[in-house]
Amino acid sequence: MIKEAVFHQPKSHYAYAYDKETLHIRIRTKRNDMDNVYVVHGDKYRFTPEYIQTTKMEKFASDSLFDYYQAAVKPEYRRFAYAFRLESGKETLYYNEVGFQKEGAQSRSGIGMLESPSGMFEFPFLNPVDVNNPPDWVKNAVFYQIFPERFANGDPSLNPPGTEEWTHDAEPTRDNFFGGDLQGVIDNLGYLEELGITCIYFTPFFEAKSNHKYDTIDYLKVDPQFGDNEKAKELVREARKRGIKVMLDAVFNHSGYYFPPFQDVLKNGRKSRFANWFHLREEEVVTEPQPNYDTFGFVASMPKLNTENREVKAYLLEVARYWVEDVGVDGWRLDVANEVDHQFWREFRDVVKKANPEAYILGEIWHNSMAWLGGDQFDAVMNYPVTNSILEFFAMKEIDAEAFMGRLDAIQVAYPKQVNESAFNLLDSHDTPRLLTIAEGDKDRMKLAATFQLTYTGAPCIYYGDEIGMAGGNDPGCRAPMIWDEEHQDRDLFDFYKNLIQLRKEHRALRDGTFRFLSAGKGNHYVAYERTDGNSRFVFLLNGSDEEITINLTGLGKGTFVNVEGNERFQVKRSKLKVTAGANSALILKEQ
Ligand code: ARE
Repeated sequence: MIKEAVFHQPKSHYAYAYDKETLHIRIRTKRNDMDNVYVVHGDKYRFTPEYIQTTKMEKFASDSLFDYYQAAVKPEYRRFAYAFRLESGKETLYYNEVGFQKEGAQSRSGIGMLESPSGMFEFPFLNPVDVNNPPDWVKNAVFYQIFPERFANGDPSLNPPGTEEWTHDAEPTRDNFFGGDLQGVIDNLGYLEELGITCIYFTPFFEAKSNHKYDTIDYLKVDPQFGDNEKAKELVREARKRGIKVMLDAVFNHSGYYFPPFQDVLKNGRKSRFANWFHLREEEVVTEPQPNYDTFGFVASMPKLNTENREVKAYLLEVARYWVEDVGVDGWRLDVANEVDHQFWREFRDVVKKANPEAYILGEIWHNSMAWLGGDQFDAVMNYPVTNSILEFFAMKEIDAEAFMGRLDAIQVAYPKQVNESAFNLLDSHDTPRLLTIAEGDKDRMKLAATFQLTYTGAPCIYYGDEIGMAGGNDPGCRAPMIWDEEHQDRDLFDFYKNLIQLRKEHRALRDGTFRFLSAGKGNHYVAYERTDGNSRFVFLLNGSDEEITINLTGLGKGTFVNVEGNERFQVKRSKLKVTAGANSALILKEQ
């Protein structure tokens, strides 16, 4: 047994409450080292041998170095004292807070390890209020991201001066305008409904100067180029009629240059009554050659807000409440979430969940985000580590199947299960090149990436226009006006997205069923995986290589499967399921 590889951390993503009565306990071991792993547990106030239980742990994730085991337990009195029993070859060891112990080992006072709670790991009490409990609708949702200036122009009377013509080959630049607005979104809700979308994520639509609106002037007002607050209410109402929710972008890390308090600070420096709304460094405030106040990045027109200031906090929390309670939006995506203080987000959560306990709080963080996901701040985060893994495997072909599995499994381990189930899985956005462009224009690769995204754990998000084949490089290239001219749309791609979304919506197994890799070999450019929820079971073979492949899958028990795109039958014979997928294509099987 390789003891050095064994790792566990109490009260973390290795030991957390999944719901009001269930704890998930995890442990890491060296890959392929253990024959059996158990968690041995009892109540610390009744820790006597007759009450001690042993629960077998399942291997639920692996990367190139480690295996990860997990068990779900429901402690009767919500208290939990535990150790692990590790079996490797002839060796059996217990592992608790003190370290490794042999079976039957006794302390100097003659007390056996499993006769006293002392030295055990502990989950002291499962208090429901502490459980991270993301809204249930999220794992059933299919998101669609809209950049409001570029989706559709429904009311030309609102066009800003210099609005350019909306053509299929229009060039987005850093500062041009095309006249997209909220009416345009309302007019096209039928399109989104047909595609199967259930929640729109809007990048900001509050009053601001730029075309992207991340430089807010008034957080309580729809930008006049997009409409007004009544139009936003109408949009929320109309969307709801079609079963579509709405999530907005909360840009609370910084304001815009023309935000009135910042204008006052520019004029009056430290003497301004708003001086403490920002992070000023000198008496006078200058924007050039370098801003002498904190900013987003080094962008002078985005002064960082002092979210510790009581007035700032009160203002932003009212903004958070207003849009959820008075306008009826269903969630907030938090811009630059990791640069705002944790205390602010805790209060933000209280306000938002009070306004609507079902509201989704989604942090924009590109890295490991466990520090925000303990239940007191965000429900989930934009899942860029998953994004990058899918892109590197399917779209860019830079990593092999083993590395792909390792990276995805590492994310499953990095967060509590409910966070992964509610994660926001995007493949591109207004901040990245478009999926088709990342796939070098290869629609087969794009489809494999999207197939994986739409059949993986977590809520998928489609960036507007991807579904009809729009391409585009980094910001601003990825922000072209939506192509509405059907002649320039790829309608086959639209149908492909529509069918996959429908499949996901029809089968719970594809939303919150278990996920398991069946094949992810070193050097391979194909993967196979299973999703099941007890009612239905699917097997996927996604082949990103340039040759047809045939493999025998094992570990599926018994069963007969049918190709979802045809009637071909596949049967498990002598514990093997023989499957074939053409070059750069997918085989999707459903159990009969
Ligand atoms: C504009 C130009 C850019 C130019 C930039 C700097 O368009 O071409 O490079 O100015 O002068 C918004 C607009 C952008 C605009 C920007 C500044 O949408 O068009 O850029 O404001 O005016 C990090 C942050 C993350 C952030 C990304 C962009 O952590 O929060 O950078 N994303 C949000 C929004 C953006 C928005 C802002 C923040 C600002 O989604 O759209 O930009 O409100 C690594 C790092 C990440 C990093 C990521 C991307 O993985 O680890 O931390 O994210 O790369 O750079």
